[in-house]
Amino acid sequence: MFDVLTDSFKAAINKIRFSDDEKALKNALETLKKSLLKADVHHKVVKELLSAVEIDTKKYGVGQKQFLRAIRENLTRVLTVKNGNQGFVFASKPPTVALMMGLQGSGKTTTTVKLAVYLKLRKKKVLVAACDLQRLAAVEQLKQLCTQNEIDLYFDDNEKNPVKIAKEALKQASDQMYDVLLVDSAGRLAIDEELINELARINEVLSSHERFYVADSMGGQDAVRSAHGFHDKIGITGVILSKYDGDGKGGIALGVASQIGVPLRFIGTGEKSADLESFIPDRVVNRLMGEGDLATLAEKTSTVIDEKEAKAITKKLQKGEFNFNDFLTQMESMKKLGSMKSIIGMIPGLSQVAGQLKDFDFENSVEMKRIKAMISSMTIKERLSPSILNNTRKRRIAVGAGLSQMEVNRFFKQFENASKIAKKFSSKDGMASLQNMMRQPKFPR
Ligand SMILES: Nc1nc2c(ncn2[C@@H]2O[C@H](COP(=O)(O)OP(=O)(O)OP(=O)(O)O)[C@@H](O)[C@H]2O)c(=O)[nH]1
Ligand SMILES: [Mg+2]
Repeated sequence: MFDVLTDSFKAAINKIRFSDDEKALKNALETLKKSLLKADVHHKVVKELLSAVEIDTKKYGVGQKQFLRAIRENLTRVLTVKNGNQGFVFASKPPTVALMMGLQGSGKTTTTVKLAVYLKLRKKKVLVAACDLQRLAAVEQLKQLCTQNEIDLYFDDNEKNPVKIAKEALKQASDQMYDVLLVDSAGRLAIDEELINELARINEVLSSHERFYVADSMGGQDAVRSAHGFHDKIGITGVILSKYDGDGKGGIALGVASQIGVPLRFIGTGEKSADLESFIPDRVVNRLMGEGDLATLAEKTSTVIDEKEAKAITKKLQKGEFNFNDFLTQMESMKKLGSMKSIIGMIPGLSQVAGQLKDFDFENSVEMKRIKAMISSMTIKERLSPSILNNTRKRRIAVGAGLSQMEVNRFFKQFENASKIAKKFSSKDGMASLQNMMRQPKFPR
């Protein structure tokens, strides 16, 4: 997700040796400046960051470690807003009410649903309100997205006034003990009087705790500029950058907090509902420095992997009873984690390979689709007892899945091998044998 920025920092850090002189520091700063500007970080932010890094590095003594420390500290400072919230913060008395705002097509509706999914995975009861009555089919879009993701939606096809809908939605959220109410609103091409007035009235009846400005990162600095308009008139409490997976260079994320004085709270990293990540400055700094973010990964996996279920699976693996139904369940869980690329980026040391895996998509990869087709072509008995699969059965499955016999055989072989390996590592001395294996030098030194 942050690969361009991470590369910028790495290139600069490599310009300085363990202990070095001021000329080397200047050189490193110059490299950093060029690459940050190229990544579309706002020039004022670059200037401020670099002069602070220079002062601090000199204070600590010029060297690679000190330079790294200065970057880390100053980056965290630039990304943090005093008294600003980080991630999603709940009001002391539910429901926590968040109003979503932004220009046309910026990603408000998609982000509203993503946020609802994010909160639902964290065991919160979430209601979404459909307050965009401007765009034809806007309510329909929200209905579909909410149905797909099993999110409760408040809408009223007979009401023309979004302020009234907001009011009713809030009433329902309070009466029915929802934890969170997320309100989707209408977008415009540019900020105009009418839009701001409508938002102000909606905001008034909601007494919202959070006002999120959703900005399209592909719009670069323009996206940040229009945030000012919303901030002046309504007062935003957080920015969400959508479409961060697009062609943009990513630098915009570094400037948001210091440019608007409002924290960047979430980043949208894809079109799917799982593609939303919280933006927590010190965790992000770790990732920017190429050191991964295990805290976010652990939090993310704990939301989709049920501990009880994990134990049951481990037991099955140990007994060699892992079957195709379990396999499908595991695949479904993986899907909820979001894109492979974002997961890999959180593991220290693996961020470098993230780029190569960027297109791997659990749901839509050819491989996954084939596997699903094969499992769907099996009888219930076959799914539960992989061992009964003989050649006749495999032939039938191949026909059912529209695949060749060879492809089906290859899959079963892979499944068998994976089960064997999993069985080995889930056993008591599994970790020991894994460590043993890792101790064996693979490459000639
Ligand atoms: N790749 C990618 N696409 C996104 C992301 N967020 C939103 N989109 C896409 O952007 C398009 C517009 O998103 P919407 O959520 O409808 O935007 P909106 O702000 O509600 O639009 P209006 O209601 O018309 O103002 C859709 O095609 C989304 O799928 C993201 O993080 N990544
Ligand atoms: Mg919308």
